[in-house]
Amino acid sequence: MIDFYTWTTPNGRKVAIMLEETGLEYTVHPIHIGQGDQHKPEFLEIAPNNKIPAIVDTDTGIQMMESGAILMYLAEKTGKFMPTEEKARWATIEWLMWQMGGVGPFMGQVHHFTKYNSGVAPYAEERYLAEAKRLYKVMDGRLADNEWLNGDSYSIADMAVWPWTARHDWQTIDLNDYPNVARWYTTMCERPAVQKGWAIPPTDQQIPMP
Ligand SMILES: N[C@@H](CCC(=O)N[C@@H](CS)C(=O)NCC(=O)O)C(=O)O
Repeated sequence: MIDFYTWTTPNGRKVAIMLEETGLEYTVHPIHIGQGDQHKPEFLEIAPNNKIPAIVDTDTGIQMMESGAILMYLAEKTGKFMPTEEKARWATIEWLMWQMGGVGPFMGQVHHFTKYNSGVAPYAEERYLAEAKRLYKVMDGRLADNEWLNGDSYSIADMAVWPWTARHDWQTIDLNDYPNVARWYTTMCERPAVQKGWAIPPTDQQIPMP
C-alpha cells in the first residue's frame, strides 16, 4: 500500500495520475502547502525538502520525495508505463528529465510571476513566459512525429508533463498555437485516470480545455 502525500498542484498530480493508471492501492494524505503543512516535522521526516509529492510504500518500507524518482519507482514496482526496450526506455527517461529540469522549474516561475504576482516584475514575467513558449515549441516538434513523448507508448514522461500543460490557462498560453501538443493534451484528458488524478485531493477546479 502506498501512503501518498500530495496537494492539487502539477507535481502532485503527476503521481496521482500514475497511481490511478497502475491501480495500486493508496491512501491520500493532503498536505495543504498554502497553510504550511509542508513544514511540519512529521512531513519533513518523509520529505526533507519540504515539498510535495512524497510517498511511503508500506510493502517495502521505502519512502521517497521528488516526483520524477517516485514515477520511476512506481513504474519499476508495477512494470507499467516504462518500456523495457532500450531505445524507448531511454527516450522515456530523457523526456521525464526534460520535464524535471525544464518544464517544472520554468513553468513554475510563470505561475509565480504571471498568475500570482502579475505586474510586480515585468522582466521576470517576460523571461519565464518566453522560456515556457520555447518549451511548448520543443514539445510540439517532438509530438509532430511521435504519438507520445517517448515515441510510441504512453509513459511516465507524458504523466509528468501533462499536469504542467493543464495550467496553460494560468500561463496565458493558447494550446491551439501548438497543435501537436493540443492533440496529445486532449487525448490525455480523455483518460479516466488523468481525470481522477486531477482531482486528488478533491477539488472544484476543472481541467481547462484548449
Ligand atoms: N522537484 C520537486 C518539486 C516539488 C515542488 O515544487 N512541489 C511544490 C508544489 S508543486 C511544493 O510542494 N511547494 C511548497 C513549497 O515550496 O513550500 C518534485 O518534482 O517533486
